[in-house]
Amino acid sequence: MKRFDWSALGEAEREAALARPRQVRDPQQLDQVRALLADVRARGDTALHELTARLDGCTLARFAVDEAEFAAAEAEVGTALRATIGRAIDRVRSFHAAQVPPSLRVDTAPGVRCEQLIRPIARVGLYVPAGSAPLPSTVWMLAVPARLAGCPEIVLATPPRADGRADPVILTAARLCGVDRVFKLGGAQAIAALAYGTASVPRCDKLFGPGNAWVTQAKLEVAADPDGAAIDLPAGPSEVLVIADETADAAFVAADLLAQAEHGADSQVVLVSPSERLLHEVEAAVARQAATLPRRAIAQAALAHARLIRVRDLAEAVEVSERYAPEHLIVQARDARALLPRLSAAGSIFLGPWSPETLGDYCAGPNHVLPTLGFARAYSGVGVDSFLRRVYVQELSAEGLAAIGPDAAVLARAESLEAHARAVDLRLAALGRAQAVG
Ligand code: HSO
Ligand code: ZN
Repeated sequence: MKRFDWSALGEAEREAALARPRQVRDPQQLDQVRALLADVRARGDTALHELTARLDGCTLARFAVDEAEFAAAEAEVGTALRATIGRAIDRVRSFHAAQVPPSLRVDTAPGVRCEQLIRPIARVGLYVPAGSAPLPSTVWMLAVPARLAGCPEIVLATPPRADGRADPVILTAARLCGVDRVFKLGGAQAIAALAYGTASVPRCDKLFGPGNAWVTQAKLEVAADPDGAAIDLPAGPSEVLVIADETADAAFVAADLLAQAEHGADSQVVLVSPSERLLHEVEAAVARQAATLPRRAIAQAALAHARLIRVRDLAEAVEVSERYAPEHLIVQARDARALLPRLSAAGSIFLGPWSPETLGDYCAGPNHVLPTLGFARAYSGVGVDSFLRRVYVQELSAEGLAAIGPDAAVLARAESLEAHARAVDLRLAALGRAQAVG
C-alpha cells in the first residue's frame, strides 16, 4: 500500500496520489466491440449463437431460460438461501418504494396549467455479470426499482456457464423479483442483443448493470447510437475510501478495505486518517486478514495500488474525500454523523463502526449500483428515477393565453423567430375578435 502525507504534498502530487489506476482504452478492443455490435445487428441470433460458442464455450438450443431451468435452479438454491434473498429484496424494496416521485401540477398563472407526469421506461434490459464471482445481488438492486417504477417489461441477460446453464442463484433472484424474461447471453454480445434486438431477444430502451471492459465499451457504443439504447452510468472498477480517526477499530477498517479489494485486481482502496498509529495498525491487520482469504491473490493485486493518506485532522480528511469522490465512503470516527453535513461527493456513505459496506452491497436498503471514477461528483447511484421519465404537459385557457401570450411573442421576436411570435399573435387576434363579437 502506498503511503502519503497529505500536508507534505504539492498540488501535482496530491492530484497523483488520488489518481485512479489508469483506464487503458485499447483501440483494438474498441474496433472489436464495434465489429461485434455490427455483426449482431446484421445477423441477429445466428451471430449470437456463434459468439456464445466461441466466447462462452457452449452451444445453446435457445437463449431464453425455460421453466424447467428456473425450477431446477430454485431446487438447487434451496429454501434457506431463498428466504434470505427474499428478506434482502423486501428491505431494498421498502427503501426504494419511498423514492417513487409524485406527479406535479402547478398553475404558473391563472389559466396556465402545467403538469409533470411520471412515466416508466417501457422495456429495460438488466445485465448481471457472472465471471469469477457471479453477483446475484445486482439482480435485486436493478429489478426492484424497475418494478417499483412500473416498467411493463423487464428483461435480464447473464452469461451462460460452460455447461450451458445460467447461475442458479441469479435465476432464483430474478424469479423472486418478477423479472419477465432471462436470456443466457454474456459480454458485449448481450449488450448488442438487448440494444438492437434479435428474433429471440427483445430490443430494450435502456440498459443497466455492471460488467467487464467489453460490456462497458459496448454500453458506451450503443448509448452513442440513436438506434441503440440509453445506459445507466458510465461504469468503472469498484472503489472505497475510508475516513478513520484514532478511535476506529483497525481490524474493522482492514476488513472493509479487503471487502473492496476482493472485487477485482483493479478495485481501488483508499484509507485517510489523522492517526499515524491507526494507519500502521490497519496495514498490519490487512496483511494478517488477507492471508486467509480465498480470493487473496485478487485482493493483494488490488492492494498494490491502495493508498494510505495521513491528514492533519478530520476536516482535511473530508477535503480529500470530496476531491476523490468515491463510489463508497466509510466513516469510522468518534462522531461519524457530525461529518455528514460537509460530505457530498460520494455514491453511498456508511457511518460508524457498525455499518460495513457489505450491508449496503446486499440488504440494508439503498442501491449498490453507484458512480465510480469520480462520477459521484455529478451522478447518483441507480434508483427508481433511473427507470422513469418526466413528461411535461401545459394546457392554457383563453384567459391564460391572453395573460402570458404577449410575453412569449416579445421573447420570440428577441430571438428573431417570427413564426413563433405569429403562432401567438394570431390566437390573440382571434380572442380579440371573439370578445368584440361577444
Ligand atoms: N460493492 C459492489 C456491489 C457488490 N458487492 C455486489 C458484493 N456484491 C459495487 O457497489
Ligand atoms: Zn461489494
